[in-house]
Amino acid sequence: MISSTELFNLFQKYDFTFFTGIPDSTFADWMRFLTENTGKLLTNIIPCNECESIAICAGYYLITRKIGVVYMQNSGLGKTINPLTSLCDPEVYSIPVLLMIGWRGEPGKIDAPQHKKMGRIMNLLLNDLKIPYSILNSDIDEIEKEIIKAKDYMEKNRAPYALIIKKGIIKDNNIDKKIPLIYELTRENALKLIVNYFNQDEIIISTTGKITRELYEYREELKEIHKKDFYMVGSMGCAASIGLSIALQKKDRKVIILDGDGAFIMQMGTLATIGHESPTNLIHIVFDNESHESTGGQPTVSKSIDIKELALNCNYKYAALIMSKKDLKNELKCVKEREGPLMLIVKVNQGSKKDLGRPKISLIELKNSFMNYLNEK
Ligand SMILES: Cc1ncc(C[n+]2csc(CCOP(=O)(O)OP(=O)(O)O)c2C)c(N)n1
Repeated sequence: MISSTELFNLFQKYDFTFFTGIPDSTFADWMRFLTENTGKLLTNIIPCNECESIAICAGYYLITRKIGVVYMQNSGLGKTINPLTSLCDPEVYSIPVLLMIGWRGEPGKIDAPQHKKMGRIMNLLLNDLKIPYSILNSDIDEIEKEIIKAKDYMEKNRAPYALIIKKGIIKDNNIDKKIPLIYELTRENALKLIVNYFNQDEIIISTTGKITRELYEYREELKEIHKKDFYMVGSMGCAASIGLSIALQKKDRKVIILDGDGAFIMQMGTLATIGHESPTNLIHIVFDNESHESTGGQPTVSKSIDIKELALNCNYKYAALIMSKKDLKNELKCVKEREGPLMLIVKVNQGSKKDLGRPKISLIELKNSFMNYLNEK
C-alpha cells in the first residue's frame, strides 16, 4: 500500500505534475488527493471522457515539452485507442503520455460482468498497441523504479507508457468523507418518485453505476419484475443513445432515460442527435449531483454547464431544472402530456445506501425479459 502523498512525491520528483482523466474507484483516494491539491501542487483536469484526456496531455506536451499523466479505469482504455493510435503513436506525432490504468476485472478476482472482458484483454490490447506497461505493487521503492523506467522509455521513444494499478494499492488513512448536503433531494428519493409515477407501459433505460443499482433495488423492494428496465451496467454515457433508438421505433410508448451528470457529459453530443431526431415520446432525466459518485464522488464539470439551455438549444421541446421535491412533483404532473424530447435536470445530493447491491439476475436474462416487454403491445 502507498499513500497518495507518497505517490505524488514520486511523480513530482520525476516532473509529473499534470494530471487529467476520468475517475475509477480503484484509486478513489488518489483522485481525492488530486482534487484537493489542484492549483496548488499540481494541475488536475477532469474532462468529459478519456479520449479527451489523451488530447489534453498531447496539448500540454506540445506547449511545455513535459509529459502529462492520464488516469482512467480500464473501461476508458477503449475510448483512448483512437488518439493513442492516431495522435500519440510514434508512426504519427510521437507524443509521450503516461497512462495510469485502474485494473477492473482482474482475472481471478470477483468483479461485475461488464469488467470481465476488458480485465482479461487489457494487457493484450496494450501489447498490440506497442505500449509497454508495469503492474505496480505496493512497495514504494519498486514503484519508484517503475516510474523511472516509464520516464526513460517515454523520453527515449517519445511514446506512451502505462502503469497498471490494482485495487487497494493506493490508500489514505483518516480521510474526512463528509458529503456536502446542498440540495433537498437525494438521488434515491428522486428516483423513487419518478419510478412510482411511470407506472404504465413506459420503458426505462438507466445509466452506469449507482443509478442502475438503485433502480434495480427499488424494483426488488417493490417486488416488481424488472422487465420495464434496461439496466445499462457498462458503456458509460450510452444510455441516452439506447433510449433514442427505442423511442424512434416505439412511438406509442414513453421512453425514460435515467442519466447521471458524469455519464451525460461523457457523451454530451448525444443531445444533438436526440434533438435532431426529435422523438416526441422521449423523456431524458439527468440526476445531477455534480459528481461521479459511483467512483468516489469526484467532481464533474456540470456546475459550469446550463444543461437546460443546452437541451433547448439542441432542439429538445421542453426542459426544466428541478431543485426540490415540490418542483419534481409539479413537473411530473404534466410530463406525460408534454411533447418531447424533453429534459428534466434533477439536482440531487451525493450519497447512497452503504449496502447498495448490484443486479443479481443474469444480464442476458434481464435483456431477454426487457425485449419481450418491448413487444408486449
Ligand atoms: C468509459 C468509462 N469510464 C469510467 C468509468 C467508471 N465509472 C463508472 S460510474 C462512473 C461515474 C458516473 O457518474 P454519474 O453519471 O454522474 O453518476 P453518479 O455515479 O454520480 O450517480 C464512472 C466514472 C466507466 N464505467 N466507463
